[in-house]
Amino acid sequence: MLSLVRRAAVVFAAGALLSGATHAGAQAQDPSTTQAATLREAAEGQGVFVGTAVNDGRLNDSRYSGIASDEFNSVTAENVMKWETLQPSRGQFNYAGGDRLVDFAQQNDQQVWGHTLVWHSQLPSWVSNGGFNATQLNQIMVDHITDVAGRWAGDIAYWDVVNEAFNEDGTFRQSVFQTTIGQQYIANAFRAADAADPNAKLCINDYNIEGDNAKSDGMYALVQSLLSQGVPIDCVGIQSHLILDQIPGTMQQNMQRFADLGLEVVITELDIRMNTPSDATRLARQATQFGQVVGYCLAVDGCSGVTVWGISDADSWIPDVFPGQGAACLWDDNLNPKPAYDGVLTALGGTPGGGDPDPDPDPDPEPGDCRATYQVTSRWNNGSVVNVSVTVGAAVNGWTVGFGLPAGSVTSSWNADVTQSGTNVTARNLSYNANVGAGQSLSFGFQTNSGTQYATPQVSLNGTACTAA
Ligand code: 9MR
Repeated sequence: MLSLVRRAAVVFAAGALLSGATHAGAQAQDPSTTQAATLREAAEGQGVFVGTAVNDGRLNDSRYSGIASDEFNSVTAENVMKWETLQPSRGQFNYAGGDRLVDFAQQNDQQVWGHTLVWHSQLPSWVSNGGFNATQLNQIMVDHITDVAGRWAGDIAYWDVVNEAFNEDGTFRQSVFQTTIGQQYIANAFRAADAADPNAKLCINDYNIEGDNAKSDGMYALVQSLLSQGVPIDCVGIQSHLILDQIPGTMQQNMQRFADLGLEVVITELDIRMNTPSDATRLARQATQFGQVVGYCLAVDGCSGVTVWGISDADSWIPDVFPGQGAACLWDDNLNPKPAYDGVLTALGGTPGGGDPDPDPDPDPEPGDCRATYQVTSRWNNGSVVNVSVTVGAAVNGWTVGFGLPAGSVTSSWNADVTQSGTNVTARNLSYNANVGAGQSLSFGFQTNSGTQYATPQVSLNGTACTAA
């Protein structure tokens, strides 16, 4: 359905983003990107974007803004592009926070994800309780979209045009827009956004539509109907506010069915919460599950990127809304990367621990050879986190990586199925990372229950010893 992907890509100075191209259509991965040490470098190597929600109030903290700029190539306004901020009273627009984010993104060669034009929440009472009739409210909605999307036309890569339109049972949420204008408000909103900014990609976004369920069925029926009416819609945002150990088993196939309609799918608000305080075991499982979700995006043709909802656990919305839960982000309260960070980086094909500071001018092994890095990225009294990356000389379809683990036992792993027999550890590919092209790398990670220091073990690939990279 190429005709649907009609919008010009928003082009960035460094050409860093493949906005408009999904990873499936991206160029072959440059082997050098397999040494990627940041999320954005790794994501660029895969032809997807990696984003974060940005909290405007935190941008003047240099550690926060440094992570936002170094690690991400897409930024979403966590709050400053919502209606209550932009048009708190009728006809009075406040663009300061949104402008700050757009400036930040332009300085850092990032795309901006606009969030959100029409939503029942964070909606000022002059709209929600104004007592308007259908014609009046529709005009108010169109005027808002026209002003906002028009104001930033050309600066916004994607807009969440309509947010959270559904109830859990797949029926339409009885928002003021739905009850006053009727379901037609959705098509009207997309048409107004298209008129105001023909270059932005236009999305509908919701939560609890990750798996195949009544709500995602409702969304599927809606987007099918919008497409059949010729409504300008480009993408479905799958928020993905997930719970540890409850990643829906049907997530990848559900994303694929939307992509099969010719729409982009995007994971727009990813976090994985757990009961707090967290512990090392659950943080390791969280790393695995973040990696899995990123892997779903990479495996689905038409999934163009993943955005996490906030940088650190201290910035997250979760503890306020779900008391006793949290630890849902990639960085901890002190802005230190968690195992989940390594899980995402590894899933994107990057190399945790800083990449290769002194790149070999000819890093590719000869056909049949392999080069391995074995890196202990963190170590404490009774545990360690290890990432293993192997660059292959000849393409492989399915892999088994082996090594001896000098101390402790593997307690969890990500991006591979890891088993241990005595000191021998065997890591096998998962379905989404079986194929590795010549000169490209596979990587996975695991956690152990020992903090003992040891010499780097010999790593083998499919029974052949690899040289240390
Ligand atoms: O993270 C946002 C938080 O700071 C706000 O207080 C909250 C208000 O509803 O919205 C949060 O972001 C939401 C997003 O805009 C839409 N999807 C759900 C997000 C988490 O509530």
